[in-house]
Amino acid sequence: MLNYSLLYPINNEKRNSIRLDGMWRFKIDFEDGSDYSKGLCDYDYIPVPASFQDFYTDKRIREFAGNVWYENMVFVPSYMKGDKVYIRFSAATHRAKVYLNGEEVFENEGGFLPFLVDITDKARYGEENQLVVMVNNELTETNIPCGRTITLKNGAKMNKPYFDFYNYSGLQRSVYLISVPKSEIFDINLSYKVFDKKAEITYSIITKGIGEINLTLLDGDGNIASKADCCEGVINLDNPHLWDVGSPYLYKLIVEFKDGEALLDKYSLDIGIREVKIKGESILLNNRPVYLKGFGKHEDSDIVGRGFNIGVMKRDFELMKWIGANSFRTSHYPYDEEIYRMADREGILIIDEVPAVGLFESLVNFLDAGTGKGAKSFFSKPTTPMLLKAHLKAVEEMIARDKNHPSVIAWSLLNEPESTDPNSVPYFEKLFERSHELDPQKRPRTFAMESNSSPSRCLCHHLSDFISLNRYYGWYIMGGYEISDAKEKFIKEMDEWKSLDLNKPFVFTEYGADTLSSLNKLPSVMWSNEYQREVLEMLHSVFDSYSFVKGEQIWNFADFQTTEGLMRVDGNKKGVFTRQRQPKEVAYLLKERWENLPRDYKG
Ligand code: CKX
Repeated sequence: MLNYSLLYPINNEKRNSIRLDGMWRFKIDFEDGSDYSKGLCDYDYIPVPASFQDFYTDKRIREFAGNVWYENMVFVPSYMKGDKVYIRFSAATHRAKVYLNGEEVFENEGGFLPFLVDITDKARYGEENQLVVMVNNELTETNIPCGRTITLKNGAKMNKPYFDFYNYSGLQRSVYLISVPKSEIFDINLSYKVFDKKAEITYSIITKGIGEINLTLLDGDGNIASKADCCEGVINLDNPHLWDVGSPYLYKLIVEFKDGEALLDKYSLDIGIREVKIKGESILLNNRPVYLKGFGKHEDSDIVGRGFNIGVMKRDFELMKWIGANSFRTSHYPYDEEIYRMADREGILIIDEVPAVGLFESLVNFLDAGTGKGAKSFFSKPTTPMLLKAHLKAVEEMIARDKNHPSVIAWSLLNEPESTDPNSVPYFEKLFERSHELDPQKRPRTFAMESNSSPSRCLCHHLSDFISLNRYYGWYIMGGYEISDAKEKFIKEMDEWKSLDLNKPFVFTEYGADTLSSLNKLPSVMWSNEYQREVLEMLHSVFDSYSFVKGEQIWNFADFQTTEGLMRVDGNKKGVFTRQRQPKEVAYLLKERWENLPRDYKG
């Protein structure tokens, strides 16, 4: 159980939230082991939120593995006195130690989810407080995402990710100073059942302190749709306006925590009434089948790296709507909270992925995994129990943070793990059970499977509510002129899945081909725009011939940065859009296809 609330920070008559974003003091610890907890010296200034890597011209900074230090002066207003006061970090990648006025106040492991530092008794009210944060970006096998850190002969440390995206790090999301009442609305759990012309909202409000709960549900025009005065119960709504894909109707739930007439706390939340279920081979949204069309994405853009960029977010949603997409997976980590709020408003569906990538030891993971080589008993290592602990923590935090977003329709608990190792089974079982326990809506769970996780070798697919396949026929497997054999091999695999008769939907959570937007060639060669088109046409024709395929999320929405290497020309180029968010030629093919596929394609 988390000892702080992950409700999104808001301002109202009882709550304050002040964003601390801006230019922070910044220092890289090249000495490895320096202590700047009492204040930085010889510092630079750097923007927060942002990854620190791409601002500088010095390669030692971009490739730096170790501790980086941030400092900011935070004025804690006197009006916060008497409340609980926290510094809320929306993410610090991959671990952090926080110091207030020279004293260590918190330590966190995990780089993609928020944590709150309680400074109630430590803050100097009505004064500036010195906030220092040490962020460490070293990859290990005991935390997710997995990798290792080596030391070069010249003494410099270097990260070796077991995954294919750049190890951007730092304070990549907003930092807030927040205050909430001591008698607090701590959590809100909601689940929905949708019937013909009726909906049932089951709620439970978790509070700290003694008082009564009043709930008011407002419709989109601000009219009262329902009221309740209990901390748990069921609201029945006649003729509800449902939240749906492309039709994102939001109600506002206002929760008041009261002691008689006195208001102790208040929280309001935009909610969407919708029900997600898997039934046989169908994904049902409000009892109607939905076929997923969209992308695996990354938080990745020029200059700020993985730093949250509100402009890039807006552009990405515009492009997703333009191309006719209805969904994306937050590969390979939970994204900034603003992105889920935007998806709620746009009616886009999200498969929310925990940062569990690289659970397959390989430094050229895309080659070893893509071609079926490389498995080495990942889950049989002495470090596995520690890894599981970190993984379960991330699952708990992700579900606590994201469970009330109507856009979130499923949890992806791992990406491309070594699910052929017998020791993966108990590991996966714990993740699947825990996520079900934590989610009031019992959303479908899945994990994205690479080629080693074949119908005959994967030991864990029975745990998934729907099967997610990452497949690269025509790229890692038989690319170029061999594409016709790739197609046959793909069909053979699909026939094997079919013969298992799993009675579950399948979603392609990755497929695609690297493409240089500048390269046209007739006849095609791999990396050309023409070849990207050929691969997609081949793969789509196979998807279309299996009734249980209920979704396609191409890899990737946009070109993105990776570690440098023989296989990557300044990053992964499988984007449908360039890193600057302009369409490659294949975008028009997808637009044509997705605009014409009905919502309930194949039922
Ligand atoms: N899937 C065979 C995970 C992604 C990579 C993608 C790729 C791989 C393929 C694994 O993070 O970027 O290599 O393009």
